[in-house]
Amino acid sequence: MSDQHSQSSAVDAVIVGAGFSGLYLMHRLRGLGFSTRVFEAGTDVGGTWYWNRYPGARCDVESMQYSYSFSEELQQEWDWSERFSAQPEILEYAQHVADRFDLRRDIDFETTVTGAQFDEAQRRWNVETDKGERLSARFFIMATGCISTAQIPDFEGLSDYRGATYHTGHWPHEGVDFTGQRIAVIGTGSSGIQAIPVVAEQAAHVTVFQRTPNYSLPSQNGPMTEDYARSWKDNYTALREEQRHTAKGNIRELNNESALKVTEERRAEMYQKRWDIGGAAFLSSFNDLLVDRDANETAAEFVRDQIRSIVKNPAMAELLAAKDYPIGTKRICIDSGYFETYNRDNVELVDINDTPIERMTPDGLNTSGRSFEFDSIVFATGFDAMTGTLYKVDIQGRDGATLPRKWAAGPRTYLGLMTKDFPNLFMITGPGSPSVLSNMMVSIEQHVDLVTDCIVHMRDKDLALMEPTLEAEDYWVDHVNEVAHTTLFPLAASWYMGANIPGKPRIFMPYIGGVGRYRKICNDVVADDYRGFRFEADTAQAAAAAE
Ligand code: N01
Repeated sequence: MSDQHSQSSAVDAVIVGAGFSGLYLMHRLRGLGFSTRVFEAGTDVGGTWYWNRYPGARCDVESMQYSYSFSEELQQEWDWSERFSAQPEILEYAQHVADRFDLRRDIDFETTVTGAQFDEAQRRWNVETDKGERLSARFFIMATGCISTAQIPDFEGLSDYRGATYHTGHWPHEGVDFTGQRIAVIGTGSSGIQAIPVVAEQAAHVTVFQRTPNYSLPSQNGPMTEDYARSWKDNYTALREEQRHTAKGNIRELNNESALKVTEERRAEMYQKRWDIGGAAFLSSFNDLLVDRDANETAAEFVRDQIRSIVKNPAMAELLAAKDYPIGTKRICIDSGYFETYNRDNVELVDINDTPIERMTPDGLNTSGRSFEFDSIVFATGFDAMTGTLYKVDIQGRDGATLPRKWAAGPRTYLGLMTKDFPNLFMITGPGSPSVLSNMMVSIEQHVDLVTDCIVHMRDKDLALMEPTLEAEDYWVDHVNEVAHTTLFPLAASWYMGANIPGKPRIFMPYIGGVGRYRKICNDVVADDYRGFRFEADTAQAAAAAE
């Protein structure tokens, strides 16, 4: 199957994106003798960690767990400096991986894939880039990440504003000096919550515009200790394997008790313990927090009380305390001094439910009843998650099928990996897979290995095309939906549900059944002769073999 030469216009696989998915995928495919071309819009590798350079950007998964497991040498030789790494260090890690495994030579940087059409006769994908290059690939693989299409709301008068504007997901590489400036931050999701404390230290004044308060837990971040790193490195083989079979791809101890079946003292003690440890372990304090509203409320109220004790202004504390949706059903935020920031004299909070933003003005913005002036506005307003980036490429499958048309009522995939009518198109951590509900590194490695297995299977069996059946796809869409509705997640207007994008269908997009369970399902599918997929033989190969 291999089209040998690199930099060729005919390759085995075109991979879009040189983030953690694209890098590992290229490494795997190249190691198996497949020719690949990777196209990356940025000037360097790193994906999400290349683009999201806003002040305070940091991973909310511990670095000993948020790192590749595929190379024992790599995981032994790399040293993290903090428990939760900051963006520059994670980017440096991605760059190190690219260099260490000699990946750069097959990556075209500053190149965007604009379109890909499936050619039925050739049984190949015709791929086009913004540099005018056209190439043909047997496999077309979107390794574009789930949260990569930045979203700036369509505020009236936006183009009138004369100051500087920034989106957290497209931060200038040279950094921004806010010293002495009056800053607006719009949005209080993970990005805003990380950026606000750092911006507030620098700027003269920060006004935060909040639509929905978010639950945020302290990271309790600190320097990596020799002992802690050793405890992982000495046991990496077993610990990585354990990660792969957990619910979220993270090893964190679930306390297997119901929050409603313990005493109030026990509950408070457990929440305090987890709060002090830091990070998302808090959500595993009890086994029913994400499935039972009353149990959830006990955790939510604990967090609200923490906010009330941190934030000195009681009215502000109440505004910051989320009350309208269960804790954990929007992506939990992990912060470093977020609520404490509201005790600063130079930070103001504006509730835009009470006084909505009416329009941008040349000098700032107007809410109902008040006019603000700013030197810069930071949009921490999120992303068109999970589907936005897939839709940006003009992908045409069989008979001109497109993803936006096919998915008009919500994403339709089998296993979050493939979608019918788009043969040999793979999505790494696509909608319908655990993806954003998990430690992405674990899910990326699993999907890359799965895609690689599929491609090797096809080479071994002289198969030209692979595609899910309609029945398999229907089954999976129903299953993803059904599992989501056994939890409290659909109760929140989250980006998981597409709720942050006007007009986007409200469907719970990721698979919430758990990383371990999902892996088992995928393994069973493969063991059962790729149940739910149909293949077409490579007739050219077969004819050549017969001659
Ligand atoms: O984006 P978000 P994010 N008017 O969508 C508000 C990952 N991540 O970039 O909640 C006014 O969460 C919006 O309000 P509302 C992580 O998975 C990880 O912060 O829709 N406000 C919300 O407050 C995360 O979940 C890390 O009512 C508007 C905010 O903007 C995901 O990326 C760090 C508005 C958007 O929050 C996205 O996080 C950063 C409007 N028209 C991100 N539209 C770590 O690993 C939106 N908002 C730590």
